[in-house]
Amino acid sequence: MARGARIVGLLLLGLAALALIGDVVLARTTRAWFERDLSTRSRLAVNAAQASLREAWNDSEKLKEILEDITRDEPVVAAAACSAGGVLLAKTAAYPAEFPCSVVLQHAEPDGGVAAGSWTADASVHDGPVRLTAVALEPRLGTVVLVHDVRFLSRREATTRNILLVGFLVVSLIASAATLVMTRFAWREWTAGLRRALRGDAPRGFEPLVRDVHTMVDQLSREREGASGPWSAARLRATLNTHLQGERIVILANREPYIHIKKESGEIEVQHPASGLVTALEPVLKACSGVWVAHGSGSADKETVDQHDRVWVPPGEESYLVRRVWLTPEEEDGYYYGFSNEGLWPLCHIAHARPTFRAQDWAQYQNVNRRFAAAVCEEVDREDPIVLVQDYHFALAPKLIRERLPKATILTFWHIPWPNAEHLGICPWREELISGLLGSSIVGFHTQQHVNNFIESVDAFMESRIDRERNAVVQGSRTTLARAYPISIEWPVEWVTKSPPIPDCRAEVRQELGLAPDALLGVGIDRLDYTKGIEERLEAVDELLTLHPEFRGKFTFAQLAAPSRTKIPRYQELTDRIEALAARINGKWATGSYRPIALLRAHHEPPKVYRYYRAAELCYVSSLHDGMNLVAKEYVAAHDDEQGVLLLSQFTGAARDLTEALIVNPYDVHQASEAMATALHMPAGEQKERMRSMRRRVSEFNVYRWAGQMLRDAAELRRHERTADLLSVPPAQVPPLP
Ligand code: ADQ
Repeated sequence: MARGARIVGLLLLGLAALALIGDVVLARTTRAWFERDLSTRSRLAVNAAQASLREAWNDSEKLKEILEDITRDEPVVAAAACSAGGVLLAKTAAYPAEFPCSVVLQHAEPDGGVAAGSWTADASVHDGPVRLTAVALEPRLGTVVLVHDVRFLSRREATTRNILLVGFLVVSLIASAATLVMTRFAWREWTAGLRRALRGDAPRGFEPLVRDVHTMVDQLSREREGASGPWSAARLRATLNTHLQGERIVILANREPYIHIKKESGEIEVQHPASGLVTALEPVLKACSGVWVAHGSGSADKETVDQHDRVWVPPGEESYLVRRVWLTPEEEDGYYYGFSNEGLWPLCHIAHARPTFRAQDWAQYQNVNRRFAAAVCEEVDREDPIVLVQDYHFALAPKLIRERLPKATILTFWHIPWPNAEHLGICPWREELISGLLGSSIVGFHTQQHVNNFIESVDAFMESRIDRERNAVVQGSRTTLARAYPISIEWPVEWVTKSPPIPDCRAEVRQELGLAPDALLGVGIDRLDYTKGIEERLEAVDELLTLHPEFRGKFTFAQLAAPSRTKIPRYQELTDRIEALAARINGKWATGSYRPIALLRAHHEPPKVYRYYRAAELCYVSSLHDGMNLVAKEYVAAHDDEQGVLLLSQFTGAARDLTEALIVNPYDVHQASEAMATALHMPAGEQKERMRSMRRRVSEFNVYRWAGQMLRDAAELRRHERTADLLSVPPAQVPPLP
């Protein structure tokens, strides 16, 4: 409104100046016309009476009569005759005394006999201005002076000015109204454009503005980040408080962070699963408070919730809520084992395992996604909550949540790889999966390659506009950003700080495995999953012993393998194959109590896992395909002695970060075995150099940074959306900034 008033004010000023100039120009022009007109009429009047005037020139009485005749003509109110020498010969009664002949001739020197001189002057004849015109009578006889009443001229000028004033007022009113309407319309159009630009759909002409805004924001964030030191739980908390002002967060994940289990004794035990996802997300909820919506899978889960299926965690600390959703065995089979783990898991990993797509699994996946989305909507406390959707179990949930909460900020993180479009194309419900994910504000992946694959898939299967520069998908007024956020582990790792010193770990583990104190040890720690390349790993150990006899009887590889998805036949077969393979290799190289493979098939608690990491000379991560792989980072974190060598599959997301590892192709068993030999022979100095560099990377790019950057991006998006919402409010109603 203020902007409109300013424009109208300027417009009125301009119009007033125009009217003023118009008035002056008009007055001058009409006056000049009038003077010319008066001179002509005076000349005509004198010329008409010229003969009589010449005749009576020396007879003042007659001359007076002729002059009085002339004054009968309306505007002429008085007249006088002056001799060439400036002597008054005759005058009418009304002739003003203040204009004697000498003064008249001085002011209006007649021009060449026919011309008339004139000027305007106030006189006492009438109560108003009069105009005197002097007309020469030739040859050099004298001059006749006519006095004209010019009051009508002032009246005419006043009328013109009034008309001009009224015109000015009318034009001003019309122009002001038109300007107000136009500014309002232009403001609406501009704010709509700006709003689209801030949402990532910049109309033509807005790109430079949006670029500038982004550059400024990035610069500010970098400066702020640089000034805040390394990422830690405390910094994550501070970042959340700064960016989200303690807003409640809702996490949706299949796995719950605390599981209540009923022991045989009847006692209830709380388990905290050793999962990358839980490690990554728990600090967020502890910092912000909120709700973690998950599948209640523990045998005592139902006994420990309130009437709303909620329980406060962590036990004793009670800083956030877990909302448990119960699944029937059919739902769990179809949604979790069926579509998620027999369909999506092999679809997204290039491990040459054929995905199985069953219509009934898909129906359960849809049904369970709907149930979890509904639970999320029940847990929010505002119309624009922040919801973090986790993993491939919930591809449909973002869209379902968006339908109920259009203003929500939904951040989805896909923890496994995203296949290329051609590969994704084999899924009968690829469009539904993509469309579900596009309900998110941001979809996060571990690597840029996965982001590119996702964008390529959207391009192949969806109707949308893709902004490749920003990796954004635009559908109508909605934009979804695709971003790479490489996940990591906490730093420092709680279990490392609580672990015994490395020599003690070495001694304990060797004793536990029945090895000689100077035995060389390699370690592999995984869920028993065909994507982890455990068979290829064990074969590489076999090859090492075949090609490098110096390690026979000296080198042992400990494989800690947590049973996983055991209901699925493919996983049962894998377990059988791995056990048989380990037995075959052990049979081949066993001497006395020596066994080259120690297969510890169980879920182990983190203290034990870290003891093994710390005890081992090398760790081999041989995934055939892996989104990130946290084991590689945990091994690096465990080695605060800066010793030990990491062998890392080139097909893990981690291989992009940990370039000082010995990067191998797990399918090339010979290459992997040679890398093992290199690792076991590697001088302490080189180990230190490589390990130090990787430790620096993992400590800096830790899980707090992962969570912090995602949430900061979410907060920025939120600010943009709120600004855009504010801009859509008529300007007069925009509340002042705090
Ligand atoms: P996962 O496939 O489960 O995760 P990973 O990243 O290696 O793979 O994490 C496994 C976690 O489980 C590690 O913390 C490890 O210590 C623990 N673990 C493994 N075996 C264990 C055992 N026998 N006993 C106890 N604990 C064990 C998915 C994706 C990954 C991605 C993560 C996080 O497949 O690519 O890195 O999510 O996003």
